[in-house]
Parts: sequence; structure tokens; C-alpha cells
Amino acid sequence: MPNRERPAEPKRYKATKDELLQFYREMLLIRRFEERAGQLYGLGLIGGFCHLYIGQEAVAVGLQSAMTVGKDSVITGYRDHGHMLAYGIDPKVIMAELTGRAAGISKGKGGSMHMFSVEHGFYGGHGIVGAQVSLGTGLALKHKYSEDGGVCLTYFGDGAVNQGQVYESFNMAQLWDLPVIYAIENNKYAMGTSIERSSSEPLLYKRGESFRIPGIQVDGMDVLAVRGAAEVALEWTRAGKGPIIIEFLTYRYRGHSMSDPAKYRSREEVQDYREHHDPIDRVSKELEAMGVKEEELKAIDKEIKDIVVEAAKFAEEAPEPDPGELHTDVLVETY
Ligand SMILES: Cc1ncc(C[n+]2csc(CCOP(=O)(O)OP(=O)(O)O)c2C)c(N)n1
Ligand SMILES: [Mg+2]
Repeated sequence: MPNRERPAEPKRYKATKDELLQFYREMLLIRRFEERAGQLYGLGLIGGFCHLYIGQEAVAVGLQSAMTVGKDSVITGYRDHGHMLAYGIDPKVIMAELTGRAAGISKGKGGSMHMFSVEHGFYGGHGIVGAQVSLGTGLALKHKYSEDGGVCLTYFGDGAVNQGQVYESFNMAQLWDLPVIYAIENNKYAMGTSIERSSSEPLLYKRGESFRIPGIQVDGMDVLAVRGAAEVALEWTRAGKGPIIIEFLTYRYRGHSMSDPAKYRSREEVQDYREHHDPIDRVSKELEAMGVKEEELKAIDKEIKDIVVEAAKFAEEAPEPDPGELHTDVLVETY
């Protein structure tokens, strides 16, 4: 039967002081981790590509705080460090992967774009734009087939949304009522191309309409709005009602990758987001209004800084993979 029911209107999540402090801590960890990764890249300690998530922290933190690690699965593109940190994966092994060390989460062979933790139900880290949408739909099929109660959270960007395989996946997901949340991180740019230049329908939450997949649009710079939308999406998918799309309006402060001169947008535009829409500032103000003292926030900042310094130290000092490992884990079987 075609699905005509609509999901509930999402409400801003009512967090307790402790929950909000936890969101603050997690977003700050991503911010400081990414800043440090940017520095290590500049020093030549990180090779290859490196895409930072600074500015978008509220999306991964708000969504993943509602998921169940070990039961649900998560998959994303190459801008993946923040999603791993938001899932509680050790910053040390993420940073060590960035510096290509054997202790890294993909044994130093994947780098920034190819990180996995099956233990956490985190399935990467993918460099092919849009590929994770089909893979995530497959993960949702697995959840349904094995009746494990899990939901797959599949992230992709405003650029990926124009890829053909996204729509083949939408069709199957709705046809088979698969438990998948399609989280579109609309940061307004795909490399140097703005959404206005690339998309005939820039309201991305509507992209599932011809497949009867409901969509909602949310302020992705507000962690509580994100969490509220996650609640609605999880209720929908866990009830067996099929896929749902959430479009998060967000913004990346840094270039597309470390080698982006960012000539396609104005300084003023970036400054406006940093000054007036920053997701971490927003939460710190709300915490202060809840009675949290400035000293307490400063103590958290210090705690996070120490975690990141320790992760960077580990990533710089850990040994590189043994050359004998060059051909291991490349193919599933031995040939
Ligand atoms: C199939 C494919 N086409 C092109 C590229 C090159 N490419 C890498 S990232 C990117 C932009 C994607 O933008 P978006 O989906 O908005 O994600 P964001 O980088 O903003 O997180 C492109 C075109 C690629 N990696 N894969
Ligand atoms: Mg984008």
C-alpha cells in the first residue's frame, strides 16, 4: 500500500542540563580535533585528502546521540571524522589513521576518507560521492532481513543528492519499507559549486516526493533541533514505516578540503555563520542561561584540549605499518 501518512512535526528536543553539557562536550571535541588535524596537515604529518567538519558539528552530535551503538548502523562520505567522534570512537585511533600509523582504526591504510568500526556499526568513510547512499540502503535491508531492530543512518551532501544511484536507492528503500534515515547535510556547497548553481530543486527534503518518501527540513546549526528531528525519524523507521529524509541546513567554515582556496564565497558569508549561527556558541549560551558557570565551561574546554593533545601525540609517535603489511587486508581472500 502506498504510504500517505506523514511523520510528526519535529519539536526542539528538551535536553536536561547534563544532556546539553554532553552535547557541548561532543561538539567541542569534534571542533578541537578538526582544528588539530588541520594543523597536522599543514605540518605535513597527514597526507592525501583531509576534509574538515568544522561548523557542522551539531548534525552528527544531535543525530547520533539518539542512535543505539551496536544495534543501528551509520555510514557517511569522506567528511567522516566528526561522525566517528560523535559515536564515541577513540580520538587516538582516528588521529593515528590520519597520520597513517599502524595503530589507526584502518591500520593506517585508509586515511581520512576510509575509516570503519564494525564494532560500533560504523561503515565508513567513502570517497565516491553518493556511493554511501546505496550502501546504506543495503545496510537497512540487512537490518530488515535479520529483524535486528536496527536502523541505518545514511549521511550525504547537497552535491551527492544529484547522483543517479541516490534515486535508485530511494525507490528500493520505499518499495521494501527499509529502515533508513537519509540525512542530507546541506552545507550549501559541493566543492566550489553552490546549491543554487547545481540544483533545480534546492529544497532537498522534497527529493523523495516522487518515491513517496516523506522529508523534513531542520536547522542543522541547532543541536536540539537536530535531536528533535532524530526522534521523529527514529520513531518512523523503527515502526516499520520505511525510509525518511531529513535535510539539515548547515555550513562548513573551512574549505572543501585542505587544498581549497575558497574563492567561490565571500569572507562575509563565512564570518556571518561563525558569529551568528555557531552551534557551539549557541549551546554555551543556553548552558549559561541554565545556570552553568563560565568556569565550568572553561574546565570542559581544558579537558577536551587535553584529549586532543594526547591523541595528536599518540598519532605522531605511533609506528608506521610494517612494509610487510602492504598486501594484507587489500582483498578479502588471499590470491
Ligand atoms: C562520483 C564522484 N564524483 C565526483 C567526485 C569529486 N568530488 C569529491 S567531493 C565532491 C563534492 C560533494 O559535495 P557534497 O555532497 O555537498 O558534500 P560536502 O563535501 O559538502 O560534504 C565532489 C564533486 C567524487 N569523489 N565522486
Ligand atoms: Mg555540500
